[in-house]
Formats: sequence, structure tokens, C-alpha cells
Amino acid sequence: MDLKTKSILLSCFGVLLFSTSLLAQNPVIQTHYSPDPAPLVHNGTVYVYTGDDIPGYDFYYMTKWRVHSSNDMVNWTDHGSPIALESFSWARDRAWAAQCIARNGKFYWYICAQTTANNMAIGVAVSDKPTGPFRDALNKPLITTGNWSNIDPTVYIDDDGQAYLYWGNGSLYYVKLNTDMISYSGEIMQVPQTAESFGGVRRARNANGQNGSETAQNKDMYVEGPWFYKHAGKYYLMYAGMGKGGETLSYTMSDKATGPWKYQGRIMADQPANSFTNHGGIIDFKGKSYLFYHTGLLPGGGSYGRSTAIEEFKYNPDGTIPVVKMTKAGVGPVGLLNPYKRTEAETIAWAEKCSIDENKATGVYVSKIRTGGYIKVRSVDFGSNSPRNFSANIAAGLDGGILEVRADSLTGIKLANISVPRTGGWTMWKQLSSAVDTAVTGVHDIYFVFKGQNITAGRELYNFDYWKFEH
Ligand code: FUB
Repeated sequence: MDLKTKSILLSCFGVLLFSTSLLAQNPVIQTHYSPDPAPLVHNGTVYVYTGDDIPGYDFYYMTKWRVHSSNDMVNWTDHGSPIALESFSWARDRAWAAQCIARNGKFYWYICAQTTANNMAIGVAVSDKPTGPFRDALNKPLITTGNWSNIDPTVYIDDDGQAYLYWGNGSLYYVKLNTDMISYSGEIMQVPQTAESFGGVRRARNANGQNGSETAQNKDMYVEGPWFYKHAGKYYLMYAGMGKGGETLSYTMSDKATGPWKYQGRIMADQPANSFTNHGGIIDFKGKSYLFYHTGLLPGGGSYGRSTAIEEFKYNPDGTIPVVKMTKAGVGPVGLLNPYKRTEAETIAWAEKCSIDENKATGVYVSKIRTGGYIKVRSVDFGSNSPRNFSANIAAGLDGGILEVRADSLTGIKLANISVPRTGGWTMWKQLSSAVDTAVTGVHDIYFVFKGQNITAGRELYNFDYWKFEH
């Protein structure tokens, strides 16, 4: 078959698969757990800052935070874990929900953790780049009042330059941050909770110190996980409320940054999330509005194995937010990926049977690749001239295996084929290449398919750092 005929077949095949395949996109990160998503839009890129649930744990004993980025909402690049409990000399456990914000060319990542004095406190790490390196800006907590309520910081800078930090579990607090973003002025204020402002009031803790739960007269209540922002002149505070079997995402609105608040209802409630908690953030990106939230729906997940998911929504004309349904399909692409630029292998729309590692010399790379695994990258724009060559940076401590590059499905037309030899170690990288002998033009999803070489063993095959097509 000549190149042209193959190319035409490829295009038809692509269209057919594109229209019939399931296009699962949630949860958006499959290589590890990613709870408590906090999105940040900066210079045309979305960053999502998350926690890091640990497989097999029975409580929220997390130890680090992670960051991913995307230009198109479907392909997410893993930037590893720029901060961990060890980054804060005063932190000892529970690396819980956090949010990062940009100001004056710096990035401020507000985190909360259990302190060496055995309570929860809020700290702030600072960096010149959204992906780090970050350092503890104060070498002590920013908010430390000696109680367990100091969790889940959310931060927003108003149009007049005043920054606000809200946080709290059970109780909701705020302070006005100074322009340095690492100190505040005035008192810590506690937000009054009424049925009008949050849909109900949480019962006091019982004699055992446990939180009270929803009472029959409560429509809802503030539990934790605030997300504070402004949209079209109105202030919004989304928060985890209480539903039938777990947390909701509920919200309240105000004309002022500090309230009074008027309860608006539930955005996401009583859906099959497989997680007791929910925690989210809302952004606008490339003209669309998105809700980030978490579920326990990644295989092996649950209440202590939670993952970021995203849905698109449209504000109602009066500024209220509609009910948003959790889906597996998630959101569609709002950009194209250029395959002629070096792309990190950890830029992933969907992946199976592989993981992520990082080290100082290489940075972040795809690891623990096993037979039957793959990485899918969506909306790759080959343009009108087909590439002639594909290259990839790969390392293998043992006989590597095969890396196939296929278009539009796991069994789609093969664009490139690389036999991976031993390279001398698992981080001894080698640039390997393959001719592209099937012409490919236009926009396609591509699949990096991992196969063993003459083996059926399930061991790790090779590590994968980055790839590129060339004309
Ligand atoms: O991830 C630990 C805690 O669970 C967060 O801080 C809360 O918002 C809830 O998601």
C-alpha cells in the first residue's frame, strides 16, 4: 500500500474511532492519586495543585503536594512534587488541601499541615515559577491558632489589590493578606454561619469531640474546603457541605469579599463518587468555566485514594451555578498539541500500567512501564506535512521491550516502532528513533503502546523521558 492510500485510510479510521470511542477523561491523572485539586490559570496555562493520597492508607496521612499543568484541559503534564512535609520544619503529618496564587512575578502556595505542636496550621511556600522550586517563605506557619480547624486555605486577590485568605473546618475564617502575601493585617475574622448563609448550622461537637452531623432541619452546612473567588462582579464561596452519604460541593454568594453571604445551593451532591470527601475549585479558561473536584473512582481508589476530575459548566444568566454531574467523559480539548516540539512523556491524557518518578538529574519521567500499558495523548496536530521521523528518550536497566506509536486507538495504524535495548541503567537515557512510514496529517490522538520483547513477564520494561516527531 502506498503512503497516500495509507494516509487516507488513517484519516477515515481516525474519524470513525474518534466518533465512537468512549473518550474517558476522568479522573484526569491516572499515574497517582491527586486529591484536593486547586486550579490556577497563569499565562495561558492551567496548573492544578493537589495533595497526594497514599495507596492502601486508612486516613489522610499524606506527606506531599503535587502540581500538573495543561494548555488544553486534556493533556496534563506532571511536574512532580515540588513541596512535601519536609519543606516545612514545623510540619509533621497530614499534608492537606492547598492553593497556589500568582502575585508580582512570584507564586505563593498556601498549604496546611499538622504541626510538631499537634494542631493544624497554615503555611506558605514561595517560588519564582509555578512549578517550583518552592521554599517555606516564613520558616514558621502563617496561621497558627492552636486548633484543628486551620485547614484548607483558599486565596483570592480582589480587583483593588486586597488579597483575602479564607480557611477552616467546621468554622470558617478569613484574614486580609498584605501585598507581600506572607503576612496579614487586622484580626482573624470568623464568618457567622446561619441557614441563610450556608444552608444550615453544624451541631456542636459531642462529648467525644466528634463533629455533629446534619440535622433534619438543615438543607446543608459548611463543613470544609472553601474555594473563594470573584466572577462577573460577584463573590463566590464554594465549600464542602454535607449530603446523604458524604460531602457535597455547595456554594454561597455575596456582593462583598467579606459577606454577608447568601446560600445558593448544591453544585454536586449525592453522586457515586466512592469518596466521603469532596473538594474543588472553579476557574475560567479559554472562554469556558470548569469545576475541579475529586472522586475515589480511580481503580484502587476510595475515600483515602482520591483523584482530580473536571467538568465544564455554564453560569446561569443571574450568575448562579447549575447542578454539575460527575462524568467519566470529563471535558474536551481546548487546544492542540504540537508534536514537532519536545514533549515530556509525562504529558498524558490517559495512562495505564505505568507510573511517574523524578530525580534531580532528569526531572520527572514515566517509569514502571509494563506490557499492556499505554499513554494516550489527545489532539495532536501533525499539520499538512507528514513527519518522517519519531524519536524518544528512553532508559532500560534490563532488556527494554518495544515502544509502538499508534494513531487514534491502541490498535490503530502504527506510526513508529522502537525496539528498546539495555541502555546501561534505568536512568541511562538514550535517544532512540524510528522512521514514520505511514503518512499522518491533521489532528489525531496518539497512543504510546508498551510491549515486552520476547517475554511474557510482567516486570518493568523501560523508562520514558520525552518524545518528538520530525519532518
Ligand atoms: O485531603 C485531606 C482533607 O480532606 C482536606 O483538607 C479536606 O478538604 C478533605 O478533602
